[in-house]
Amino acid sequence: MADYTLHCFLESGNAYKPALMLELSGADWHAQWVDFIKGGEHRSPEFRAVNNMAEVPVLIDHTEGDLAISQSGVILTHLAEKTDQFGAQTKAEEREILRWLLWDNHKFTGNISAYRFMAKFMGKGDTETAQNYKARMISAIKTLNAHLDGRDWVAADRPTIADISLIGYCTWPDHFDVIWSDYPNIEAWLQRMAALPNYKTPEDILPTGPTA
Ligand SMILES: N[C@@H](CCC(=O)N[C@@H](CS)C(=O)NCC(=O)O)C(=O)O
Repeated sequence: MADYTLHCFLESGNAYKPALMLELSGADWHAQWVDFIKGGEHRSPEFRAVNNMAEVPVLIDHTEGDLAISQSGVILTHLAEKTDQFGAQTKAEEREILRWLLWDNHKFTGNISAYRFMAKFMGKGDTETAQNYKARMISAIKTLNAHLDGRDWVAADRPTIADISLIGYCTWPDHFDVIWSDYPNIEAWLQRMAALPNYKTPEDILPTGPTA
């Protein structure tokens, strides 16, 4: 048995975050496909028994008695501790990483995923609600682009789980109507991420399942 099982599916940028961390850190892991889009499996009693928030991703750590962890930021923090990679080396770095993880979940991933869902998967990108998400998404993208001016990585002088969290949805700019060359600091950061040893795209490592 692998050390870790990740409940995930290809279209989930939130699942890509821990999947990429598992790959980059060389962990022994297995992807367990969740029939999210057609089957709504995440709302089933069986899935809620694993994660009462009814959200993907969930990591099962078999080295810790099948410990189940949800929330990508918590999973990333756990894996950084377990693998001793991509984590903080000082208290100041710990605070900075947490600051970006929280901001990513709320403002960056939060608005990108909401706009992407409405525009790409529901075909409702022109509605007022979607355009509101889009405006907030663009604002967050500008914030990250400005932060990356003159620096290689988000929270430290090396890649950390903050970078791994923020990249979650970034490989699909066409899904949310963005061209990264309009945000050159993000474009250069994404190229640095893609050059990391063991880097993989979501399509390389996340499962589609039989109905996808
Ligand atoms: N903050 C959570 C977000 C997880 C999340 O929203 N996952 C989506 C799939 S990408 C989900 O399960 N949504 C279920 C729902 O909203 O009902 C994390 O980072 O893990």
